[in-house]
Amino acid sequence: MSVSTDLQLDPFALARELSSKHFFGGEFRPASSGKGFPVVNPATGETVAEAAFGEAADVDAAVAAAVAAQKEWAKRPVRERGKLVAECGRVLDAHKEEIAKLIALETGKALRTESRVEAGVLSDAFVFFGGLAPELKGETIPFNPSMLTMTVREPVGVVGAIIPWNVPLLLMALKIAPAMVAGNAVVVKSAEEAPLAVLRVVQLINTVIPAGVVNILSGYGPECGAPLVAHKDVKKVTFTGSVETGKIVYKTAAEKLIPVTLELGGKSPMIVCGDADLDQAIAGAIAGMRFTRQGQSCTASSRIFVHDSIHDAFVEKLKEKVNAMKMGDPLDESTDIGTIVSPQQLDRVQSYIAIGKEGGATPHVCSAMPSDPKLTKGLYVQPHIFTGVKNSDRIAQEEIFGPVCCVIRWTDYEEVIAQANDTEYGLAATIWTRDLKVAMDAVHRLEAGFVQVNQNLVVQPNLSYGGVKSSGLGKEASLEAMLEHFTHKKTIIINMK
Ligand code: TXE
Repeated sequence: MSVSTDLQLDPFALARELSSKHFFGGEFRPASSGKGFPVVNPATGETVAEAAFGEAADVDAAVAAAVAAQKEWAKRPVRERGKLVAECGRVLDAHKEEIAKLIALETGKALRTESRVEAGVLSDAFVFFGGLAPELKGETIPFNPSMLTMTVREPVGVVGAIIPWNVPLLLMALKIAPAMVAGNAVVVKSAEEAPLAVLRVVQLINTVIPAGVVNILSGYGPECGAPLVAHKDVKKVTFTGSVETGKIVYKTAAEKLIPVTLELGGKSPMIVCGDADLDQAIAGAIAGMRFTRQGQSCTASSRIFVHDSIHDAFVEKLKEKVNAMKMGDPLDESTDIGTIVSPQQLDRVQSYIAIGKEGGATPHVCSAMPSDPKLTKGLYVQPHIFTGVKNSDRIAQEEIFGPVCCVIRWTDYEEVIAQANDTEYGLAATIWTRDLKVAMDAVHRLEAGFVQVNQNLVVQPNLSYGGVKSSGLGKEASLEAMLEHFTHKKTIIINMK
């Protein structure tokens, strides 16, 4: 079942080669049942590969491989583990163009604006966490002169990582890199919509690390994700996905009393004040809404509160800029916006567009559908900017995960802060103003795990990232994630008498 690790720049050929395979114990393996499911190019509707259909038997075999590898891996000097993890980053960097094309093919994310960016930052997570290896240190605690009291950080064991399809490479890296450095082994369950690029990444990093330390299965949630979470030898679960599934994962983990990190959805507010730099705020809205990713982002600034004094100018300019973005074939260098990932997501987005219209909001439909006949079956949705929206409307309260944003007019500062917080979510928030006092006030009062002023940066490996309220539990990225989520602290007391 081998696949060459040479650079392979034809994504169609590579997709075929990666067909029908899990990767665990250092090797590609077929599905135990022999079953598979199609991987579809969302731009054309064509099946480009078949993914292995993972079930409980595959989970058992992959977890056994991880258990077998973990003890030896944890015995390696921590600096050596760090060095190997950083080396994974260098291997991935050499393959970033190949990985970018593959992710564009299976998810429909445009190569130039999205897929290449994600593949380009993938290595950062490995290099960053590899460099943090010396930080896995404990402390000595003054207690009693005749006793030496200290703490050490120990790995949790085998980690189960469940990832989504929207930014699978980066989200997988932020889970596996710190887990590996901390001395754990990992079994990843990829998202059914995007099993190929992450499989290739796991193959490539296995050219550097020992067999069994990082393993990956493809499959559906109930058949493959659920048995992974429930497996007796999985001692920690890290999950990114919907609130609904996050709750199921949390309940199963609670039965086993194991720790869980959950990164869930969002309905992030962007507050634009009357004194904001309009051009900067427009650019921030486009970046924040992730129009280039069809809005399929948990941090999408999907509720844009604009001060009455600049509301109309803001909407006009925003429309103008989004209109200039080109929808097209994700693999075409001139494309800004690709496709929605799957027919299910397409239905969801279209149903919310209908809900917005029925609720009386005004849709401003931007950009133009691709004219290329080979894309007629593609899962395209034009960006929709809704005005005349109330914060209580369903399109302003529920996560759409599509290119649909709500612009809400405001006049009173206290009211806009209250409305921004009036949501079940609390992932990200931004405020756009030239007034430092207003900015600092908002920063403290916005209920979100990630707040930014006059900018809309994406996740960085060295910045703690995660939500409050229904947006999740625990933080990803940063030293804190490695220490808090992938180790446990052991206290040791030595009687010196
Ligand atoms: O999510 P799911 P879906 C949100 C977004 C989107 C909605 C549905 O609003 O429209 O969720 O997307 C695995 N046990 N986000 O259906 O089901 C599943 O196979 C264990 C936000 O893709 O949560 C996949 O690998 N695992 C989000 C992963 O969970 C299970 C990113 C996510 O799938 C499982 C994605 C089970 N019982 C969607 N059921 C974000 N926070 O960025 C499913 N899975």
